Amino acid sequence: MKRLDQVLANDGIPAELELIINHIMVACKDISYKLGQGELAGILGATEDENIQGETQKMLDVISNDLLKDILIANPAVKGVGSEEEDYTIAGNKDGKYLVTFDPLDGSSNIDVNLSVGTIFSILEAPQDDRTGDQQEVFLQEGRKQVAAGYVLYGPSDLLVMTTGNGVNIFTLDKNVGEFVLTKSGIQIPEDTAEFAINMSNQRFWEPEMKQYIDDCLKGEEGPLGKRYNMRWVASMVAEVHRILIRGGIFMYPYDSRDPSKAGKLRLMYEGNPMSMIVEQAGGASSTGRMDIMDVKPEGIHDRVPVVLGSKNEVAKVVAYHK
Ligand code: P6P
Repeated sequence: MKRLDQVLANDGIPAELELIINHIMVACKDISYKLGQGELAGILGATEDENIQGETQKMLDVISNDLLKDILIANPAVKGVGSEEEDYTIAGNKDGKYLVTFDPLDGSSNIDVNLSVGTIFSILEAPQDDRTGDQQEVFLQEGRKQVAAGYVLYGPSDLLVMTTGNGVNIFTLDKNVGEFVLTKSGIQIPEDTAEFAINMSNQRFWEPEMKQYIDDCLKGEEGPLGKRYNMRWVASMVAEVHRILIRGGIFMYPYDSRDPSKAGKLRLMYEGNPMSMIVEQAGGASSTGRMDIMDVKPEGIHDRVPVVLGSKNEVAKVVAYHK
């Protein structure tokens, strides 16, 4: 089995980009170890602090964020980083060629109940001008500009799923040697599905178009969609996306009126965009319901976006409901 560094070398990606990915993996291997320690390490539970999202930070949110931030800011190829857990973007080397955004520990409400969580990362080329990485404007590029995107799913096994623009590969962490090894390549999401993932408790807050689509799913074979649907909800986007990569499905976190000022719950720069690059590279689709997520022009590093992604023919149906 090929190691990650061998695959990256074969992909012919620039050495600086390869080193950034390897540094992200160094941090993720440490996160994996700490998650595995759980109660033994005394690092479960919440801190007293809230992040800019208004969410209470878990201890492991902060630890994971610091691991990724510290190793990336020290990498001379990194002009700056943006994180779900940081109010502002952070400057690295002003001549760095790349920008990295990340959600250090997505799904962290699952940590204390020992369910799946993940790290999501996105890599952009940095504009070569005299702006520095603590100016968020240098990050505000559409998702189509990403040069790499990936996630690490901390589950029964720890998996790195990643693309550098030539398809999606899955690597499994061999904990005996501390290396990610290639275990699946050329992932293709089934084009059709009968399995949707959405938090149904928000149903009364959705737009009419989303209510109608889910209503029609629940009508089953007799309804306009003509098939019986199954439902999943793990409350961890990384786990949902992974399931969809392997067996198809559609994941939705739509706009809801609980906080009309927010376009949705999920964040564009370090959740929506990286997951959209992965899903599209695997033959799926990813939309706000009205446009491709990777065409959305960011206005801020913590912009939120409605998310409808997965099996392309099912995403097309949801988009049709929004026409
Ligand atoms: P809810 C985790 O907090 C997250 O950002 C995604 O990983 C997940 O899909 C979603 O929020 C879960 O949200 O409202 O069901 O807790």
